Amino acid sequence: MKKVYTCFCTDVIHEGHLNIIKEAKKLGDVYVGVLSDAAMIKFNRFPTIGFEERVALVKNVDGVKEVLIQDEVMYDKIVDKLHPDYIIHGDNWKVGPMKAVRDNAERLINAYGGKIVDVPYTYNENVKRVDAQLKEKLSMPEYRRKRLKQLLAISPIVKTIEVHSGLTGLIAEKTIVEHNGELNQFDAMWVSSLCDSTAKGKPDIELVDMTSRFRTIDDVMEVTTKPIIFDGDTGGLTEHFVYTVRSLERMGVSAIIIEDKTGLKKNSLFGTEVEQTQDSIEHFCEKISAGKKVQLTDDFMIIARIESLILERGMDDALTRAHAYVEAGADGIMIHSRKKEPTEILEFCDKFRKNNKKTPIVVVPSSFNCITEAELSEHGVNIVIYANQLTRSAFPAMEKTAKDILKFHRAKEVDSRLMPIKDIISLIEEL
Ligand code: SPV
Ligand code: MG
Repeated sequence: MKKVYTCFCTDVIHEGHLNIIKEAKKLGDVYVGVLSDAAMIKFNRFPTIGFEERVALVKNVDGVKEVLIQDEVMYDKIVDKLHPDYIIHGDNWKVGPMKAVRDNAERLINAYGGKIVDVPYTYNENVKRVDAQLKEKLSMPEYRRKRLKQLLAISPIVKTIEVHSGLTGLIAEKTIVEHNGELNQFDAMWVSSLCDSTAKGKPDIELVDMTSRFRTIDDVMEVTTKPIIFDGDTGGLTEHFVYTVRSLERMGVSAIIIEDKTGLKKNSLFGTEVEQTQDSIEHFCEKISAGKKVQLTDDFMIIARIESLILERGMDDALTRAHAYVEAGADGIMIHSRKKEPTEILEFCDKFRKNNKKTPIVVVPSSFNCITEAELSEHGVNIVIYANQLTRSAFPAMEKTAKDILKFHRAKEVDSRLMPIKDIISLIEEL
């Protein structure tokens, strides 16, 4: 019998999958690969059921001879192992980022005379409904909230991008690229105080109040499913912070990061150019503990941000604080720097990891932007936040458009740089 291979990346078997199995059976014995969690999040969406459940689901489908684990998006390992005569897939992989996967499979199977079979993709009302239900399930607070911890368990580094509106949320949610034979997308979203304030034309000094910040979260949540890390600035008064924790947790936010500053907070990237006061270790620890005490689930994370390097208080101070904050209950440590080179950040990570192997480390490489995710991960970093790049790319583009319209007294000259209206409309889903 010929071997026919297909890979499923789904939590629900619907008629589209059954049709592929039916077509595959006409060609030979059917082998189905189940994509691992780590591969699935690069390529598709976060799974709503566990890996074992997904395997059981496929095993139960009539006509499946064997279920295999595919732990990479690309087919190299699986083709090497199984040597299928056919690889069969819905023809939706002929376009978009998935085309890279098809090209990879085709190259591998053609090398020994095997064949790719594209089955017309089933996209009817039923399939559409299943798809929408899965998406909705992912966006519900109880699913979304725990996702950051789940990601930390399966992903070497959680890639997080700043969002401050529904539109930027859509970019974080939907952007997926193929590069050098790999697919990638962001894992999580950062509701930055800097960008949330900037979008409102306000300074980043805790002036935009919590009610307004929550409105931003709400706008983002309406159109996305990915987990949210909230920039909580200093956390405010401990007596207020506990309420913030409760509200964020209820909304389905995964984590808050609070920084160990007190009084009038200014943006860290000003460093020592402006007056900024660091909180005492004791007081900040009390704030962390108070927050941990009021949260109701195990899902929510309180991450302590250390400003010692920003305020030039030295590495020892940063490390002492990190260990004290973990002792007080912090679920993670964010270490910040505004140096061009990542040296002090990496030194901190290496030294912190000597005594603490597990507590997640978060970094924001805005200034030290030459370092790659892989290098950060090698030094024990678990979450990387691209904290302001969307805002900084949008602003100059908008300003140039405004200037050119003023210059030419019409919009023709700017049009070739603009996204077609049709494309911008198609970003937004209609229910
Ligand atoms: C933010 O994005 O608001 C941050 C990160 O707090 S930074 O601007 O680098 O301080
Ligand atoms: Mg901030």
